Amino acid sequence: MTSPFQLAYIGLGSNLESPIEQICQALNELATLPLTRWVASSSLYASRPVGPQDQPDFINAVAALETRLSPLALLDQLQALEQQHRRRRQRHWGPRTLDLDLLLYGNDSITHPRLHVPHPHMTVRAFVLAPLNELAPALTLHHQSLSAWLEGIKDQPIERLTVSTREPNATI
Ligand code: ROI
Repeated sequence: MTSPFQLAYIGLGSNLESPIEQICQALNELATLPLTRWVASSSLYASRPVGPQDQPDFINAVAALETRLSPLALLDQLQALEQQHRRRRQRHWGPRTLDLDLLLYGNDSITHPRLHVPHPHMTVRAFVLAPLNELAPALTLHHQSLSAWLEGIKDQPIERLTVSTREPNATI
């Protein structure tokens, strides 16, 4: 029996080696994952780093995917993509070429040594909430709307970029 499609939200982040290109390329790659359909991608957003400040600004986005991969199989795919981007991560909360976080997987709550869903820090990070709110403004997290969560972290400035991103796999 095949498992049903689940709607999953993926957070993307980069602050090394042409971050805009890293994110645009990763959005296209997410659209090619097995047993998975691309649904939507947010705009790109620029923000100061949360955590250590002695690193470049970040580019972030969120993608919505429909997938029949299990959460751990999806995590494996995301980690393989990170490796393809020769992810460098010298220190905890330091700069990285590509970070892919599984934020939400259907309505599942997952506590596993490798994976916590919903992503534990997402309600306190504007770089996740702003792009997610663009894609799914009706979503609630822990019974509170995304805009209410965003209201609580207005001290994290974030800029929506106007660079145009192509449709994943566009041929022109
Ligand atoms: N800060 C921003 N703005 N964007 C990120 O993607 C990001 N990722 C991280 C830490 C270092 C916590 N800070 C970040 O992992």
